Amino acid sequence: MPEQRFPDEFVWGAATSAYQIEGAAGEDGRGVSVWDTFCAVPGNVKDGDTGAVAADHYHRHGEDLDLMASLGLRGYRFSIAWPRVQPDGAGKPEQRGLDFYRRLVDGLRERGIAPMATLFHWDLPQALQDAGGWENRDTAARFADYAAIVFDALDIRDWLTVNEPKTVVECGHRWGIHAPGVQDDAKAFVVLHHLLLGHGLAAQALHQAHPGRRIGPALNLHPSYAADPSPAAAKMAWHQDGLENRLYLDPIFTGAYPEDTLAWIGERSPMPERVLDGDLAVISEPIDVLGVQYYTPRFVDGEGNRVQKYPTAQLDWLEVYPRGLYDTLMRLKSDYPEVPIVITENGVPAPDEVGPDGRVADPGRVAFLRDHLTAVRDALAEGVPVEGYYVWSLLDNFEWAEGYSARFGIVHVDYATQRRTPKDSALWYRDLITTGLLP
Ligand code: GBH
Repeated sequence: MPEQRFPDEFVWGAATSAYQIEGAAGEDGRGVSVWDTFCAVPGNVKDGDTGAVAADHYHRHGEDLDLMASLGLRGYRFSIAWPRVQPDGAGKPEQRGLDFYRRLVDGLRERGIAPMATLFHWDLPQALQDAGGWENRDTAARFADYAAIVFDALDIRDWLTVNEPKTVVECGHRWGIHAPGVQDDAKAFVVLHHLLLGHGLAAQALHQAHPGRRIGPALNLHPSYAADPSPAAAKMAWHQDGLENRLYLDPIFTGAYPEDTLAWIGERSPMPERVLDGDLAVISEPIDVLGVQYYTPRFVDGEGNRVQKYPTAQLDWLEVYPRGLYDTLMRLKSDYPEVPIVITENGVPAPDEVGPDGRVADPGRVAFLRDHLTAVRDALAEGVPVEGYYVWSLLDNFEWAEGYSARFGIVHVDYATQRRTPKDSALWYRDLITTGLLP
């Protein structure tokens, strides 16, 4: 592959989410979210960590904006905490919450950094959970109301609806390892349908009120491969592909759930009966951008078990396989209608610490980013319309059930002092942004 520059207009970004960085959990009228509740239960989160303070970004966003500018970022993806805007998930907006995001967006604009906002990165208002959460169809309607409030309040072109609906379904409702801690397949797939319905209703609301803006989902895709050449492994890899990828892509792009996956779901959940006439038309509201989040592949054997083929990073779910990102992008191009694609997350954790010389050496992350960006560049060369790349994450942050033990940032955060130190990967990324050339 000859050396090849990224396009001049390529959006080099970094991503975060509200609960993982903001802290200030009790301030300016913010309501309680399901993650506040989940973290309060001993055993749910490593070391009893919570997002109550996190990286204190709510108070330090001015400093963080300067940090973004110093790295030369062209884009910043953040999420809006629904409980800051509607503390109980419904009704009149809390102006102080909206004002925080207005200040953030103004600060980005002043620095020439394009904002991309996620409407829902898992921090559902607890009051809505008490009424059934995403299992309750009404939550999708509440979500569209909330979306309409922030669409009007914030001058942002690019929006993402739901971050990783699959993680909410699986970690939140099948395995119980994320909020709200439910372990029930019957409920989980009903939740899936309502998350997609909420996505579609929000997309419709944006298109009606603000033509010219763009919206789409942020899907975590896991390319699924047979771990061996047996027909049984090929069959299980296709089944896994249904659960990981087609279950989300097909309804959004084609207006139909994949039949094989829907049949499997129907054996464990009343979900198929909860799909009402007209729902799939809402869910397949045309999207303007597809957020793709890629971390790791799935290799499965003939029993459907996951097989690890490549070395893992600090967290053992993250098997490092850059080729999976290339395959994912090429698959989108061959199997689905063309829409602009943005890599809304990609990154890797390490137990980074500041060295005696004040540096944070994270060579593993530099290699990870280089190899995955090579995959992006190769897909671009094949004509996949990738507009930008947002590294996960700008800052070390609250890594959900792992608490603060896993650091995904390109900028180190010393939680005792809240001091920020750009890691070597951040300086590497800054240089890449300047040249557009992968070293
Ligand atoms: C994304 O989740 C999130 O959007 C982001 O908030 C998060 O910080 C980032 O990635 C890094 O994790 O898979 O059963 O072994 C990625 C989805 C869900 C993958 C939880 C790891 C761990 C449990 N993650 N999962 S399991």
